[in-house]
Amino acid sequence: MVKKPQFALVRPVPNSYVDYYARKGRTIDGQLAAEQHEQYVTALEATGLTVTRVAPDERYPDGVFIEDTAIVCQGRALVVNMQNADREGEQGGVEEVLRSTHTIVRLPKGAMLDGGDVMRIDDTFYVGMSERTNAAGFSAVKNFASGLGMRAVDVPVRHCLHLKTGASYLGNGTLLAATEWIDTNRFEVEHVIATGEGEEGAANTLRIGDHLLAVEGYPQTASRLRAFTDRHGVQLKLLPMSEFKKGDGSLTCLSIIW
Ligand code: CIR
Repeated sequence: MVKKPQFALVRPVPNSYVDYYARKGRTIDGQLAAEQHEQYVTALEATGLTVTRVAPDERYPDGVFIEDTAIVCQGRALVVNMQNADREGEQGGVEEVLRSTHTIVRLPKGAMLDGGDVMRIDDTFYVGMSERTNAAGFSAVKNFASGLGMRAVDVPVRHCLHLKTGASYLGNGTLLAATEWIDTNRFEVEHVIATGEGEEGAANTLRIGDHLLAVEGYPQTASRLRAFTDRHGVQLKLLPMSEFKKGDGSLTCLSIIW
C-alpha cells in the first residue's frame, strides 16, 4: 500500500511559453494557461497536498511540465537528463528546491529520461521507452529502484510522447489506458479501463489519496471513470487542460508529488 502523498512541487507558466508555441504555429492563451494552472493548484490543495511553487525561468518555456525533471521516492530524487535540447537545463531550478528535502541522485552522462515516462505502481516503476528515454535511462531507474527495494519494468512507447501520455494508474489495481497506444500486457494490474473511442487524450489522470483528477472534455472516458470512482469511494474532479494540451502536456506533467 503506497502512503498518501503530502507534498507537491509545481512551476507556474513562464511568459515564454506562449511565444515558444507561437513559433511552432500553436496559439496559446497565456491568461487562460495561468488560470488553468491555478485551478490545478487549487485542485491539488483540495486533496490535502501542501503545494510549493518553483520560480519559473523564462529560458525554459516548457518548465511548467515539471514532472519531467525528476523522479522522487522515499526521500530520494533522481534528477534527469533531457533529450529535448530546448528543455535541458530546466531541471537545475527544480533540483535546487528538492535538495532541501531529498537526497539528489543524478542520471549518468548519456542516460536520458523524462519523468513523464515513469509510472509508479506500488513497488514497481514502469518506464516508457519513448523518444525521450533511452536504455541507459531505464538502467538508471532500475538502479534507483533497487536502492529503494523496488523494481523497474520497461514498456515500449511508440505512439505518443511519454508513457503517461497514454496510460495512468487509477489506484485500486486499475490502469486507465489508450489501448491503441500502450500495450497493457506489460502491467501487472487487475483491471484495465480503456479510454473512450477517439479519447486517447483522456488517458492521463492523477490519483491522490481519495481523489482522482481527470481532464475535462472526454465524455465517454468520464463516465467510465465515474463508475470506477463510485465503486471505490473516490472523488472525481474534471479539470480544463486545453492550454497545456497544446504544449503536449496534461495533468501529471504539471507536478512532482510525494
Ligand atoms: C515536451 O515536449 O517535452 C513538452 N512540450 C511536453 C511535456 C509533457 N510532459 C509530460 O507529458 N510529462
